[in-house]
Amino acid sequence: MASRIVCQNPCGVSACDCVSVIGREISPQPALLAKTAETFKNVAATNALTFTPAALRVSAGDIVRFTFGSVAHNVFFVAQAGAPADIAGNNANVAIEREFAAPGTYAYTCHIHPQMHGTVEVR
Ligand SMILES: [Cu+2]
Repeated sequence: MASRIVCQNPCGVSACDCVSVIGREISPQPALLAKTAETFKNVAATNALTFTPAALRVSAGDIVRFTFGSVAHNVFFVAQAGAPADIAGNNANVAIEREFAAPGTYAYTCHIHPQMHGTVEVR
């Protein structure tokens, strides 16, 4: 049975589709099911072609949920030790999680919209 995880951290951006995304039934990867909802931090890939927040600070071991609205985006991390797997392809109306296990600053961009940049700082 898929678990429904409610967003604990609304981004407050009017253009963000977070509400519609979190209303969907999602199926987290098994390894992520052990994490409680409170451990999720959120980055919205918005229809306004931004990552919000553009700079996110988390703790080592935190899960970051990337939420995608009706405009498709992807997330490609600058190659470095500790960077999580890219979120390739065209992602719309979906939420995808990545775990950040190692301290560092991880920059990423959307290859569909190269002007979209963000960083996750892991402490
Ligand atoms: Cu994009």
